Amino acid sequence: MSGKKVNLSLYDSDKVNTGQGLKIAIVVSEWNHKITDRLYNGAFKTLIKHKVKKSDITKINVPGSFELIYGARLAQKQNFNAIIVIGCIIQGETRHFDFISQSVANSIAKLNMNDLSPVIFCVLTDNNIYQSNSRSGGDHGNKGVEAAFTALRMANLIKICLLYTSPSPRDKRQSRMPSSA
Ligand code: DLZ
Repeated sequence: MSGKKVNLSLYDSDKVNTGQGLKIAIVVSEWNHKITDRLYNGAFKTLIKHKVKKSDITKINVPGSFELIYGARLAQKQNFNAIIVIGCIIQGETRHFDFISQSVANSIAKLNMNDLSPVIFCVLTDNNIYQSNSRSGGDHGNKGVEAAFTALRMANLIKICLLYTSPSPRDKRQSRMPSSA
């Protein structure tokens, strides 16, 4: 962690529009589940606080962070307004850490370049479990909260963009954006 102490749970609630009517998928890695459970709870509670209905939040479990890519791809085909991927990758003695972290980050970035639902990156890549604890509800707040805040902003961004680009009655090209966005 850098010298500057960042609290991941602090956000400007004025920038969040209501979550009412939004459908959100949360893909959760079971590897380091004590940490990912806490990140999930942080995200879930924040969505509920901003009026996303419990029944509109879908949790999708996958074995490890590497499988977040496939989970998010499947979710993108289901018309969610936003998708959050949650994982925790901790530096070990092998180079697995680098391979998994880079693959997940690059692949999730690619999923954000099609015109489907935005995929929010809530994957901790830490040197040790102490750092992960501190970012999942400890000294540095909870990255799940930050991810939920980002998901709400991005889902509403699509709404705003569609308002400006909605097709005229003469020009009814089909949009691939989620129907309720
Ligand atoms: C194999 C592996 C290792 C060594 N470390 C982690 C980790 O710290 N965090 C995590 O989410 N997953 C880890 N995995 C599992 C991989 O993500 C993946 O599930 C397996 O390689 C099977 O594809």
